Amino acid sequence: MPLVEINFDGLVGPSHNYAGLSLGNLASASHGGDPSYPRAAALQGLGKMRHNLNLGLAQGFFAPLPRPNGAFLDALGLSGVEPAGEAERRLRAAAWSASAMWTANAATVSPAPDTADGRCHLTAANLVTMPHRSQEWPDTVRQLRLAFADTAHFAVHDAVPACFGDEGAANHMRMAAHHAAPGLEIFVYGRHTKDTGGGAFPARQHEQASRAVARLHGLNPAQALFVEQSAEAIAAGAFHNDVVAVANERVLFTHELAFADPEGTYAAIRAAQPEAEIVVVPASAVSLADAIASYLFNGQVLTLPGGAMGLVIPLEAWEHPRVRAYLDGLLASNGPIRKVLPVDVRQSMANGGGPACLRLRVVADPAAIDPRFLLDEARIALLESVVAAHWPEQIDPTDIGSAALARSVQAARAAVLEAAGLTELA
Ligand code: SUG
Repeated sequence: MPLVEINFDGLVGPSHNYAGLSLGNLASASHGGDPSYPRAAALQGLGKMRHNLNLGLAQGFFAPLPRPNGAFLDALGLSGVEPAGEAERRLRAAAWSASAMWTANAATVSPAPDTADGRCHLTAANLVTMPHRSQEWPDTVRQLRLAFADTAHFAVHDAVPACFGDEGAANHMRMAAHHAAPGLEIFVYGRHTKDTGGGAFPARQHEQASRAVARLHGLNPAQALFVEQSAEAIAAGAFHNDVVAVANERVLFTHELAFADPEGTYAAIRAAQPEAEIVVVPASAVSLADAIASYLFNGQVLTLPGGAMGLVIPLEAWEHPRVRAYLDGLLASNGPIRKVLPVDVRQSMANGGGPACLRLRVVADPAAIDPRFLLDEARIALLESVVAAHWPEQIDPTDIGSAALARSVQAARAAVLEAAGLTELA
């Protein structure tokens, strides 16, 4: 079986809530304290998985991680303790976060054609910049080692040391003539705000983390590019590069203000991948603020059966008047993107997670992957029935910490692991 792109979406966990935990993520900040709807959120996510499966594409999923995270609370001295103030309340909320749903942050993936040993390499992301995300990687790596257990085809690495922040595939793009061809891997890092003259928001991806991942994966140095994210984009709320740029095969779809040195970046890409097509969206058509509010670039650019490319975007982008006008022009332009496919992931969007955040791309032979992580219509329907039966309908901020809610969240996760045959992860 040839190598194909498989998108692994995170199933939205039963504790999905809005705790305003992510500094620099404007949606997370503005929705903090709102009631959340975990059941609707997970069904929206499964709806996107079905949508993409029905396009004729391979689709997988990852299970939610255990929440509330008792080990995290223990380590902080917060088990069984009523939070004394706002700081403790936020730490407790961190232990309840369902943030592992955004699997673009689970790992960085280098497909077999790019690596020295001819295996697909995955490095779990340490996510250290945000406390609620820093607890994810040990459970993520367990799940990756189960899904990609075949060491003839895959190598799964632990996260790089926590002194260097790594956000995984959200700050990594790959360009290639086609998925199965050797590719150019583009690592996008931010500079510390102290080096860029201030800035209210952290740069989560550190250059040395990206370089470590490239070395661990055995990439050809001539096909690995390290590019600085523009400080302006981070300051405007682009906390990950995938909020302002996305690549698929020979196409890069980017906002003109995504990179610190746009022209130098495009030239380096063209030098390494001469067939590259770079679609630059000018700020005069879509401002950075509009891009970040609408998540236009957090779309999935997918190669559809037949070879044309489609752009899966959130409804928020489709409904945004200036973004819609741009998309109408894009479709009329005869460029590489021929279809725009809006999906409803509003519950995730309200925490700053669009269609692209919800998926980890792996180019591999599906036959080499544990089939329990791969989806067809019957398995999506099975997951939907578990979600409908077990996921809480609503979580209010005051519910976080409640023993009854903890029990129902744990029971919901146990039910989905049972149904999917993944009880080793319990
Ligand atoms: O890390 N939001 C996530 C959104 C991740 C989006 N992923 C990509 N762009 N690939 C984050 O900021 C909000 C949680 C809260 O506030 O409750 C949150 O973690």
